[in-house]
Amino acid sequence: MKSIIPVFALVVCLSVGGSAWAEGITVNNASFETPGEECYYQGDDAAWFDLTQWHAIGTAWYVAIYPPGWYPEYHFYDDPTPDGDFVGCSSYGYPGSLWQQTGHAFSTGESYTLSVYDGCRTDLGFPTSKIRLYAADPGATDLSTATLLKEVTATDPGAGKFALQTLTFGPGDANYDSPPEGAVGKDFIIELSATPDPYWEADWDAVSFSFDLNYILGDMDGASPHISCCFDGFCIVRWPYRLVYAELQAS
Ligand SMILES: [Ca+2]
Repeated sequence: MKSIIPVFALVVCLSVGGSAWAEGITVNNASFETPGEECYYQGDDAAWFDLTQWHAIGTAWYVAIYPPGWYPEYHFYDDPTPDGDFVGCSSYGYPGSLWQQTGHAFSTGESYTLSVYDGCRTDLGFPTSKIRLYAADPGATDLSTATLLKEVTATDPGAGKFALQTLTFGPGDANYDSPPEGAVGKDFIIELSATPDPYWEADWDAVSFSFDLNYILGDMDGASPHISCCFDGFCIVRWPYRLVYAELQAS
């Protein structure tokens, strides 16, 4: 049944956009605080994944997790570590990346935001560092078979600083408006990548991934519903203390 959108409710929905209902997508070990000690990729991806919940691509010893603030004598950063003590990194002239597959599938009814703090040490230059979003069948263990949906190149935070880098993926993006064959419905993969020049390094921390619905809610009288789950434009909504079934109107 088609719902009717009261004018004032429509204004409320448009004014807040979809962000009022942003939902987080789980990123395992998003802050690199596991395993809680300095560790270096040893060239065995399975062992590294067991240890960190991130896959690694790169050269042994040059993809790592470490706590910059534990070495004040080196003064790696003026800024504090964005979250906790540890950061992930790819360093010293060797291309490398960290990636993981989420349990959330690509839907053209949703828009996505992936963000990470990129850090540039005082003693090393900032490399070409990219944030990438892919789709692949669940259980992917090889990034080369995944479909690249979008990438952004991080801006240099400046020596000793961390800066938030953000990738958005939604209407207006080429691979969103015309998805590659088979990409819709497959689970997202996120990748943090660096192509360091000699002695340059990218550090990463506090990864965040979320989605918004590409719809505005009708028939809600301006209330603040919580969307529990959606299917093809219909949602189960808590409003405010009971579950209702609501049709969503395209924004
Ligand atoms: Ca951290």
